[in-house]
Amino acid sequence: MSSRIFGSGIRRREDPRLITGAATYTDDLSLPGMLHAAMLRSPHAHAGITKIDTRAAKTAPGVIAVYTGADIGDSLKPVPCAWLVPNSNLKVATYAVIATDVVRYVGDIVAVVVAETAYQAHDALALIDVDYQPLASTIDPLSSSQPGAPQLHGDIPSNQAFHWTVAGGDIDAAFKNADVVVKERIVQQRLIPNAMEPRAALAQWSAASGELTLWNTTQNPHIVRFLCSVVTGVPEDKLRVVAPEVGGGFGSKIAAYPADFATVFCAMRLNRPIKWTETRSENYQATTHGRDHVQDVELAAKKDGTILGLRATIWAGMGAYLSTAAPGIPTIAHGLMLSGVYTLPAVKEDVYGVYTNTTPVEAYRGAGRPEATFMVERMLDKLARELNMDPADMRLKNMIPRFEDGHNVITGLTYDSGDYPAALRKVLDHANYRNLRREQDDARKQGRYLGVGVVSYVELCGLGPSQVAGAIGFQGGLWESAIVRVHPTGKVHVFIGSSPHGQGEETTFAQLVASEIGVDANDVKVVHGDTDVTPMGWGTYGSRTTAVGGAALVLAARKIREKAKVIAAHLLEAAVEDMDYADGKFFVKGSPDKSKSIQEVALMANVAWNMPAGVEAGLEASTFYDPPNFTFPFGSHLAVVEVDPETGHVELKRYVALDDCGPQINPVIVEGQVHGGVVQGIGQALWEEAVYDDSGQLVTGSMLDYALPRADRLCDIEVLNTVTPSPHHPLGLKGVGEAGTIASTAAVYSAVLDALAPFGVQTLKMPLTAERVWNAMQK
Ligand code: MCN
Repeated sequence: MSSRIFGSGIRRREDPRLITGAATYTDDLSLPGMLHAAMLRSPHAHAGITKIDTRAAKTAPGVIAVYTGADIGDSLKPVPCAWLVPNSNLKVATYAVIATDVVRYVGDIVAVVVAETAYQAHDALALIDVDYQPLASTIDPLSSSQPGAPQLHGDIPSNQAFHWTVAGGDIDAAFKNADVVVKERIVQQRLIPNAMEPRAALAQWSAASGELTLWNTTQNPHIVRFLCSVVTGVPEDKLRVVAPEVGGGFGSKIAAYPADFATVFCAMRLNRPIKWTETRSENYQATTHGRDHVQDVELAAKKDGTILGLRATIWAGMGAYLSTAAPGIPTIAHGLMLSGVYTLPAVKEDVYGVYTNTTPVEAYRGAGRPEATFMVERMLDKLARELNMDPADMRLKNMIPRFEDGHNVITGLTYDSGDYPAALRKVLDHANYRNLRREQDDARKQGRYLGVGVVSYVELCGLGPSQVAGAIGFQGGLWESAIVRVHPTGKVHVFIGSSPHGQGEETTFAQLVASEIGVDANDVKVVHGDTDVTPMGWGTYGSRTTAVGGAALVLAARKIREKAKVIAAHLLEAAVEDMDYADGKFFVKGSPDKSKSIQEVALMANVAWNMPAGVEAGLEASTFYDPPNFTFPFGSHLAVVEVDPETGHVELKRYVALDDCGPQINPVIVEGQVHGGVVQGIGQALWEEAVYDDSGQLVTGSMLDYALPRADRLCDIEVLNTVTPSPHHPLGLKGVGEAGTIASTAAVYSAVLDALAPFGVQTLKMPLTAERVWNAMQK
């Protein structure tokens, strides 16, 4: 049984507690003497602060304290940015925990109130009297970078946070030799991540011991401990960060946030536990957003459809300050992916990071790769239309052929393994693509507008190795670690540095260990999310937990198996070389009845009455795994839509997603991840947009105004796969957590534009709302 557990779609063990309300989130925690914090946030996008009067708030019922930036003074360092992209002239603006002189987005913290109850703290916010001197604000990244735009940070001209370039091949020759050039300005609109639970922090300080514990909704407790130590000065050995149930993140819980540090500050000042939980509106305003790129892109090609070069300029809105990983997204995660799945001889892209009077951005599911995929795939669609070629044929013509162990692309990356044509062909066959085109022609004759979008993608995930981290300016490591501890009865504890928050690794990682050492998956407990208990890890994002953390775990489990084999050989009085292993049993080759089970070995290892000479007691192993390269999952997606010519309404009729993440530990979990990812990508294409008005007010400030995908607007998602192992992962695994998101925005956009072809519509801004589509058809 146990050897077959890898690849089996067992149910997620996380789910019963999550769906019955039995899980414990940060906000569920209560400590003796605990107080509650609420943040006063700026109502202005850009303003000077001339006076803050907290006297009335301080005397409000239940209020214990009110603190401003002046109270913090220099007792906390500014919030650090942890991705200092090199060769980019990066200018990190000071990101104070509480603003003192100037506020730079609606949501900047101005003061914090601590009270006996959360309600009292919130009520008292209204009593703080702040005099603001409104300043001109600037919202979109392109106009914010123009001369004369209001400047956010006095020492940073043109609001330019960085300028980074990726270049390879002879781009001038590519455009000189081109028969055809297609161009477009694409806007990757700003999106708001919508995790199930908003963010929260609970800080407990002991003045007596100098120890700080922070329970935090984070995707990476070890990074938070590292950054919290930098900001507060509390040494890491006295600092414990715990991520209880996090409630999803999608990238928005990577960052170390000012509100968390403000909560810590209050706890340290008052020497009492303080809890802060944001409201959903506060979450929309102040938890990081995603995307927000303006992309000017042009593609050069021969008239037979062979692509020659891609040139682009990107203006990436950063928001008012640089969030923890923000600079890495439009640069490394986006810029290095511009070759897509194609043989691209030349590339040049300039990326400008721009400060704007908006909420800081961060990674949001896909983080850079959906934007890169959209750009490349959109240009291929344009080219196909220009040359009157079928878009699927255009892709097949330019695709990198199958490779198994490394393929260098022009951006400098080495893709690990891929069979892009096979993935696309499988999707086309499954969807009966040629037939779809015939149906489309027939429908048009009847005044019905069907559209088909086909998109192929590759993404980099499983971030590593750490040497690369240094080279790309990431201020941390990119390895992961795992400890496997087998108890006397053969039950297993696994401790991982990664910190899953919805992805299901408590189940899949138990499957991995069960497969490697032959115990029952139910006998393996996966522990994560507590820096005092788990080994160091660099977090769950970039679909790296299985690719990197999973590899660490497999290697640790294999160490257990090797040691167990030595002990079993000793117990069976056989030579280690004569031993074999299958399904949790160690036996002498050729005599399977002379065996010791992993449980028997575990008991002996733990009691240690009869151990081989020189072998330590215990059955425990740990590994630090630093991968030699990223992993590169890939796939092809196909969308079919119908556009109603009367209303502009887009109906999704079919969606086929093929994602190759190598062998799958748990196909049901993989399918769930793909579903979630696809829906998030479709949300960007059709419905979602964070809208600011000219004065910097977030108009889509609640779920009433921000159009989240709803089940009744979606169609069935047909999930396919191919299996192309990564040559460097011990089990060939690649990530899948973001895969669905990478292609789906482009696929649905492409399908809608295809449906609108008879109307001569060349381009449209996302999201493709009925109003926009209808207006385009009228023109
Ligand atoms: N898996 C598998 N076989 C593979 C690859 C993965 O069975 N070959 C399983 C994994 O073991 C895990 C799941 O699929 O159970 C996703 O794994 P992985 O691809 O390693 O991704 P991560 O765990 O690193 O998750 C991060 C990724 C990201 S970056 C975002 S954003 C995102 C996503 O996961 N946020 C999520 N999926 C999410 N799902 C939920 N429910 N909530 C979020 O916040």
